[in-house]
Amino acid sequence: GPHMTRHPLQNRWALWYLKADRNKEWEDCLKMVSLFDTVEDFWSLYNHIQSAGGLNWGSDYYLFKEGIKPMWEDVNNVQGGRWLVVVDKQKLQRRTQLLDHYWLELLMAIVGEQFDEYGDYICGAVVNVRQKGDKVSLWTRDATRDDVNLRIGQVLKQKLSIPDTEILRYEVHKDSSARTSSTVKPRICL
Ligand code: MGP
Repeated sequence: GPHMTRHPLQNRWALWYLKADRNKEWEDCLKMVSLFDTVEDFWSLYNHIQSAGGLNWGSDYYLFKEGIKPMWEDVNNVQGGRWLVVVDKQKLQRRTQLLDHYWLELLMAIVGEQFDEYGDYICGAVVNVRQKGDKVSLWTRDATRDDVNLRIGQVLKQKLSIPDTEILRYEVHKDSSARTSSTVKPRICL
């Protein structure tokens, strides 16, 4: 019957979880949790797992298209970069609520293909749960396409309801992986 209809997504997505462990290499802390390609399976996964705001410090979630490993070295990411949303805990006490809001809105935007004709440039989304300030980011494939990344950043800002007064940075993965200081000079800002 109609209650059994499943609504296909345009892409199949993999959810990954990183559990911090100082005794292991970074990559060995990363585990794939689940793959899905329907709206219904997205929601059953989302409702079943720990919310981002409830994760332990040092944990990450990654939602990436099937076949793209959520790391700089993957061929799909090696020329790419990320839009970075820093959740400033000094400004907002209700950290978990805001983090969960950003993460869910970002998940819905990517699986729902909300980035107009630029969906193919999207690789995936990341949430880093950190005591020093949580981070949500959107990874794109080609860090040289400022036009594409600016449009993607505009949609991101709108979907997450980030005010224009808050400036987002686009960082090139090659700069992040090669960096020696704690901050990366952004390629573009929005
Ligand atoms: P992080 O988890 O992205 O940010 O990177 P965090 O913990 O807030 O730290 P900060 O340095 O950005 O302030 C932490 C560390 O994890 C990096 O310095 C790398 O050692 C490792 N790491 C993170 N990523 C995304 C990658 C990756 O894609 N590839 C590899 N090889 N290591 C990574």
